[in-house]
Amino acid sequence: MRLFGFIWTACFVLDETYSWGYKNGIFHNSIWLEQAAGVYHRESRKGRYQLTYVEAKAVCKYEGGKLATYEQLEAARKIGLHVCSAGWFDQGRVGYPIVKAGANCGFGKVGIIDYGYRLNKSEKWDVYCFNPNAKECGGVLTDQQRIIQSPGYPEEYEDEQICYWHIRVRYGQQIHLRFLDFDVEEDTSCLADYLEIYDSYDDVSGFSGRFCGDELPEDFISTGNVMTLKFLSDSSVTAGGFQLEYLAIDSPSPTSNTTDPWSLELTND
Ligand SMILES: *[C@@H]1O[C@H](CO)[C@@H](O)[C@H](O)[C@H]1NC(C)=O
Ligand SMILES: *[C@@H]1O[C@H](CO)[C@@H](O)[C@H](O)[C@H]1NC(C)=O
Ligand SMILES: [Ca+2]
Repeated sequence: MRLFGFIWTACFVLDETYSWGYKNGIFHNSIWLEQAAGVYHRESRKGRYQLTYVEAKAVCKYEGGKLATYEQLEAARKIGLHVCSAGWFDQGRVGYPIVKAGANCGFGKVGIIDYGYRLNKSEKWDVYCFNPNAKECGGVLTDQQRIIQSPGYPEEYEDEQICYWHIRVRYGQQIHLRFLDFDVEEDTSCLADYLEIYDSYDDVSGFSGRFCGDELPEDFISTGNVMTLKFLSDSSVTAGGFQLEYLAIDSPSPTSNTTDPWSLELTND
């Protein structure tokens, strides 16, 4: 079972300024956040609460899924889907799944916080989709160690993918990224398909590299406790994809030796 684990804090907004594809008259620019049991939460890349009911349905359909039903959302909640953002689900209902009671989210309640069936379908919310076959594409990652791979890996990735992985480890830690496999459509300036690393929690600041081709990029260690990876593929030519692993390490203090086991491995070679 693929599960991003218990995500207690999922309230953030991305400042994204450029656009992403139109299809069937609908602007497909949503980003994929958390998922569990085939249910996933998406918000528009314009930010939080930007999707009408029609747009929300189109976002799910675009990826071969549907709006999640109340039961599917509850099943996902039971295995840890906790999202502090209201979204459309089946039949024009709006709500969000809460696992752990908190003052800032869900009015201190646990369960599906249900805003009911909305009469005004032009209201703007996020969306909860259901697609058990959905390929993992991005998310908010808070585990201490984790494998990240291109959608559908080890199969080739598809055209027109955009995935964001926002990694956040404990305060005082850093993120050590190591590439295990890398094959992304080769292009002189990586304008076609690419993987980008940002030494920050968004893709606005902290740009640290853009990669394509089949050469394994070097390890990367973040400055702070957050990092963003962005994968984009254009409308033609795919490749084998990538697999990488990150490991949370305790930041070396000036008085002690390194606590990064991967660095020790390297120096012991
Ligand atoms: C429906 O919601 C939209 C967006 O919030 C708002 O602009 C519009 O005035 C609402 N319509 C009615 C009839 O309340
Ligand atoms: C780190 O440890 C090695 C031996 O384990 C030692 O040679 C080196 O001087 C230490 N470095 C620091 C900065 O303490
Ligand atoms: Ca391509």
